[in-house]
Amino acid sequence: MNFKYVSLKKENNIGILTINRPDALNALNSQVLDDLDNVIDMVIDDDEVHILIITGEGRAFVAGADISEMNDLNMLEAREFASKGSELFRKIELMEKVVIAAINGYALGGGCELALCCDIRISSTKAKFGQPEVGLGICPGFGGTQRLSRLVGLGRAKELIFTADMIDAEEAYRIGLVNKVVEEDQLMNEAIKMAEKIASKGQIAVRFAKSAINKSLDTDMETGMDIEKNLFGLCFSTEDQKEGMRAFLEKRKPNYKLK
Ligand code: CO8
Repeated sequence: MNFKYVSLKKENNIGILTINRPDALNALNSQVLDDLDNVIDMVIDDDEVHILIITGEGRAFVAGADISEMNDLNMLEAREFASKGSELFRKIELMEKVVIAAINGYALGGGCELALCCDIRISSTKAKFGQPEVGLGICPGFGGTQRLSRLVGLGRAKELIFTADMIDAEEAYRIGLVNKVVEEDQLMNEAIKMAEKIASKGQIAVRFAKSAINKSLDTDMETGMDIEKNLFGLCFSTEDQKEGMRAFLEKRKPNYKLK
């Protein structure tokens, strides 16, 4: 299937989704959000894709929601636009498969929020991060007020959001906004290397772990520990658990089947 602003490449159980609207620095208009939503649904249903990498074409990851589209929105339309992006980003955050953001350039506003809903962020030295919304007279609307503070702490999130400052990749790494910073020409290699490493593990176990970690933010400790215990138990009903442990004992590499 062809989409105007998003492409998907698949190799060795890894999907590479590229946002492709470079003339507007990959700004998220309704069409980009719809294309992204459709491709994410395809990835969710595609048994061949175990890990997804999201990146941007050109010199931006995503430079935010499309300001020219938002310019004339009324209150209700703005809320609807915020819901559209928020629901999509929540879908990405909660999908079973691990999602890695390979941040090639500007990740601003909705672009930073897209990176935040991914599980892991790898950044090029060229990337720049920020939540510039208050400079436009709006507050973040695609989850930035919720996810940024969970990732980097309340104080740093408030500073970034209230000042609308743009920070470079080194600073983003220092405050824990990204997991890793690599040279521009190494970005996709590094993202693929990490995706391959994760893809080589038992995917049911990885997915259970993702689900348990995500739930830890929404529950108290006791409930979270119960969720973990239940998922841990459930692992022992899978062939992958038997294969993983048998392979260790037989001193060979496991051959996981996602069963
Ligand atoms: N929306 C629309 N077009 C954009 C955007 C954007 N967010 N960012 C860049 N573009 C366009 C420019 O208008 C320009 O188009 P054209 O060539 O037709 O004039 C093209 O991309 C290239 O941009 P620049 O010429 O500005 O490139 P520079 O290298 O000079 O600057 C910057 C790069 C610093 C990234 C600059 O483009 C910029 O500041 N962009 C806007 C960044 C921004 O403020 N993003 C936040 C937007 S708000 C948001 O994301 C809220 C999310 C929640 C929404 C909730 C719904 C209501």
